[in-house]
Amino acid sequence: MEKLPLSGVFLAYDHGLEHGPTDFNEVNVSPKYIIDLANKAEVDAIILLKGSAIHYYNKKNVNMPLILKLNGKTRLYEGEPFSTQNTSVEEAVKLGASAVGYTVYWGSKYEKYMLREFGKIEEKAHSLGLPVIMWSYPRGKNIQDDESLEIVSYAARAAFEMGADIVKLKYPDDDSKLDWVVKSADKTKVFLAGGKKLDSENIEQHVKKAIDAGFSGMAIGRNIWQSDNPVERIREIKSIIKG
Ligand code: FBP
Repeated sequence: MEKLPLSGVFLAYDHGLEHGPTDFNEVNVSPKYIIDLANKAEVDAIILLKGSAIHYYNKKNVNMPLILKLNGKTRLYEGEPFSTQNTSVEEAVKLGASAVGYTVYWGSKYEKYMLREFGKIEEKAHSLGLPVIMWSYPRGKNIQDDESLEIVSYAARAAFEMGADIVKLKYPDDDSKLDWVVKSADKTKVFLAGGKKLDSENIEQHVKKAIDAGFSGMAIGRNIWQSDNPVERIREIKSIIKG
């Protein structure tokens, strides 16, 4: 099993379930295109769901670690957010994954179920030597502003207290205290999530500020594979992170 680096750029491609093919075009609808792109741009890891991993993640033609996302939901689901586990840590190991990922929607009516599932996954994954990444997303009718500094910092701390090795967070709307987010996460490495397509300057500004504040990397999807020059964008973000 290839070791997962705890910093760098992870390419996310779990949108087919989360949002449906509406995020894709004729080219990036193919997981093969994404794998080739990830290989070419030398991303630090690729994030896939089980289906894409079964059919396309093959150590013979892939040169980066796999993070298998263990839960998900569709855009067709309505109501308080709830993302259930759909595969196991053991399956992740069989598929050659180096780490597992799981989304928790903090503040949702169903938080307690996700918290319990995450706890079991964290213990199993760590017993097998796999790091665990939490998509730590406060969401639901109790959450007024999921991008406020207070809520993003809370999401960071919650991930640390749950034993996550890496936490993936939204960029807070007040970025004057990004270092507080990092301090709140303590030993958990903080990664920035991408979000809807922004222009490259905006994303790079976010990455620069986040890295200066102590973030360890970025787990990004649409802003890369919806771009006209995805390889260059990955390299640019990598150079900010590594630089
Ligand atoms: P993006 O960079 O495209 O935002 O991907 C990051 C990610 O967390 C994906 O892993 C996930 O599918 C998606 O965002 C979830 O988006 P949403 O915020 O709409 O639930």
